[in-house]
Amino acid sequence: SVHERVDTFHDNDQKPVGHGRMLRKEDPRFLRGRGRYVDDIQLPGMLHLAILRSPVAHARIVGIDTSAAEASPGVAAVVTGAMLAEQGLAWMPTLSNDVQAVLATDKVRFQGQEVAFVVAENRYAARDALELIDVEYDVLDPVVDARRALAPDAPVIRDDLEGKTNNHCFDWETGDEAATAAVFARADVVVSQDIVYPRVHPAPMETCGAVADFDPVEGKLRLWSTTQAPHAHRTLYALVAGIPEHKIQVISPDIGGGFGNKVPIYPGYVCAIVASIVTGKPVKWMEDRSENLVSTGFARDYIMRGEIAATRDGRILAIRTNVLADHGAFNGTAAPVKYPAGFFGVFTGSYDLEAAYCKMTAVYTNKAPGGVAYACSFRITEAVYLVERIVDCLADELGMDPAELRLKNFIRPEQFPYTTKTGWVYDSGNYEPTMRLAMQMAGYDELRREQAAKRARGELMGIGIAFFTEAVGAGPRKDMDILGLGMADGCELRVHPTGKAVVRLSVQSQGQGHETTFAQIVAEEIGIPPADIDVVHGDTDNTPFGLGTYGSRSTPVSGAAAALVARKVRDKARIIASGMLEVSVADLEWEKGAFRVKGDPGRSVTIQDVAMRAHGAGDLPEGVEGGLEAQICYNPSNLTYPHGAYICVVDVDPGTAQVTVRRFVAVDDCGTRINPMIIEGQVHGGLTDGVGMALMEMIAFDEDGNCLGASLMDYLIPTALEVPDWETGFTVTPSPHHPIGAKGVGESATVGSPPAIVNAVVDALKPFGVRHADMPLTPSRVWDAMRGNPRPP
Ligand code: PCD
Repeated sequence: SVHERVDTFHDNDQKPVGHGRMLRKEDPRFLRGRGRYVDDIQLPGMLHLAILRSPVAHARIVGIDTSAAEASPGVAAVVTGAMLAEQGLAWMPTLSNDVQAVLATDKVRFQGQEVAFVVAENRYAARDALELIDVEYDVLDPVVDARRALAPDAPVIRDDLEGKTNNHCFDWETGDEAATAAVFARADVVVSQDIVYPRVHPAPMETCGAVADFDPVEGKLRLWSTTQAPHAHRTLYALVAGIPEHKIQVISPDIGGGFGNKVPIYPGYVCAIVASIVTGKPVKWMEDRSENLVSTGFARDYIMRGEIAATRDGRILAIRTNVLADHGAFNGTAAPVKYPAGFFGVFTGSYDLEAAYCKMTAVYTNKAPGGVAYACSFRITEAVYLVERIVDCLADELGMDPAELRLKNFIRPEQFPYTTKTGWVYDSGNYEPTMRLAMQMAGYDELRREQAAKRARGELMGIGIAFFTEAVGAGPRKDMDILGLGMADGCELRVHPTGKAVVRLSVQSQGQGHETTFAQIVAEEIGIPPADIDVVHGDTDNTPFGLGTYGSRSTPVSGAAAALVARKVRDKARIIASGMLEVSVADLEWEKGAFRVKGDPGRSVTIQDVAMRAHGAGDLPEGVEGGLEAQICYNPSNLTYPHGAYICVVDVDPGTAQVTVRRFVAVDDCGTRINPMIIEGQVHGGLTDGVGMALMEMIAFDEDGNCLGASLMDYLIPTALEVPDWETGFTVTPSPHHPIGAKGVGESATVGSPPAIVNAVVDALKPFGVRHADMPLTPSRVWDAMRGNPRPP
């Protein structure tokens, strides 16, 4: 069993999967500049596409004159929304059952929206010609503030939707309203707080792009694109463009970071496809940094009110929240259909509550569409931020230590599987040891003493705690689908005659190291060294169907599939081995890499021997076909629920209000660990994301709807200078339903770190009576908070 796993390698980690900290197989390629990204694809005769974007947030399109652009040197085609409309291609479905304009026809609805495109001999000719397109706009009032979107006099953004007379997008609720109200009514203490999670952007290092190559003779479309979900995208293209699915190959080569930004289908991909069909040539589209920031999927933008009810001695009874969700101009959220608010329902956190309730209203505004799960399993980041902030507000109200308050209210180990008051079934967890380890690593009591001494001297030091439970690994097909596609994952394993193997995955790595870790999973199960196992992914013609990589689902879903397909191959190998050794199957023992005859260990065959026999001459046991391969489709029975305890120490400069993250301790529990080195890398990256969101990042708009975060000069992302040396630790609570007990971890740190940092800053500002301040905690916001004058975000 996973609990008894023997660590065969010199690694003092607690029971990792064999080959634990092996170096990443993909790195020699990346370190030598030999990665192959979409923009590296060069095809003979390839043309280049550039997109004209709206300069205004809301306007009616009166007319578009493309004649000068068409006459510009090197231009092959200029295409407008009206031209796409003739083919029925001006609108496309989003991943949340809304529609989004590929190119605007009637109106533009956010600054940066796609209005027309030019295809030309090179990127420069295409961009130059954009300047020559003359668009006449009749500018309308924009709706920028979500709080005003439902005002009776607010201009209607989505008048393309039949009968739409307001900017309402959807309502959603979870939990029990009446039961929660009853608990609140009898609670000793109730604390409420307005909390904003501002709009942020995943900003991956590589922007989005595609190379489309439609071959009219074969009738086949090849599309290299920056996608985290090649199979899902292929099906959508087939449905929208009417090209049969087997005539579409989506290839997602090396990807320079995804972070949820590469889950949606963007108009640019569709434009590249149309352009290739129209011109009969391959067409490349690569957006620049500003285009990525202004037009592709943003994240968060939740305006929340949190309320918590407790007894005077610190027993948390209930949590209630009301959320106003800003979805921008088109609902581009990527979430399973039944979950319009993603997995926000886990806002009950890691605590054993009596009741919980959430009511949410989502609205349209004149801002870029999105709501993508930026390093977060569908809105879990917002949920964790809400609960961990409000729990700290309660600790403040009760005058209780925030660590002690959390320890007092954790779901206890014997309560798992634990069903929350909003219906989520946490598979396993053991929270107290994780919390205690973090406190021990941080030297918590000593830190509090240091803080008291500093406070006495007027120095501002803060200690912030966050404890999170995530729900990752979407998902069980009974509950979860994206546009009708179930979220199970396929996996195929072939062992070649010489005992080398290839495993084909339906998920797609964007830097996480799947070529290494999936080889490790298979190696562990079948005894072939990971170096001898090739991992193939990111190519729909060469991998089984599955829904892609996001929401930390690869390990929980495809990782399980890889383990099970390997076991299936091993079962067949066992039968062949029994024939080779002339004993019954029951008389064989499996020891990593070989079958041995029980009681006669000298008689054995290796998996490589079996592979050769499976493909070679000589008899196979009755009824066994040749070859050594298998395929499965794994439908998870539940999500996996990793957890973690984070402690952050900050210093705030009383003169400049600048926050420095001095220390950060992160203890993560993702069940069985496959590659501890990769996990640490994932955690380091996510913690850095957290510093960005907590202290620096925000996509803001002015009152006309101009995006103020359109470049990395204005949208600040953290560098090595803003982050401390991370201190990481771990506990291991395996998932009971995952074949190797592993849970996802890729997003844990992004989810858990913002509340830890904000809690630390608020703690530092306690002498000023501050209970809450909204992210990003830039010096000016901290300054305002110190002056009792928090600015509206
Ligand atoms: N692992 C291990 N162990 C365990 C778990 C895990 O080892 N237990 C590892 C694996 O194998 C891999 C990693 O780690 O490699 C991760 O995993 P996961 O958790 O499963 O996840 P995935 O699915 O793979 O991935 C995804 C994620 C996400 S989701 C995100 S954001 C991010 C992360 O991932 N992104 C990225 N990380 C990263 N990294 C990099 N480099 N890049 C990128 O981009 Mo979303 O929803 O999309 O928003």
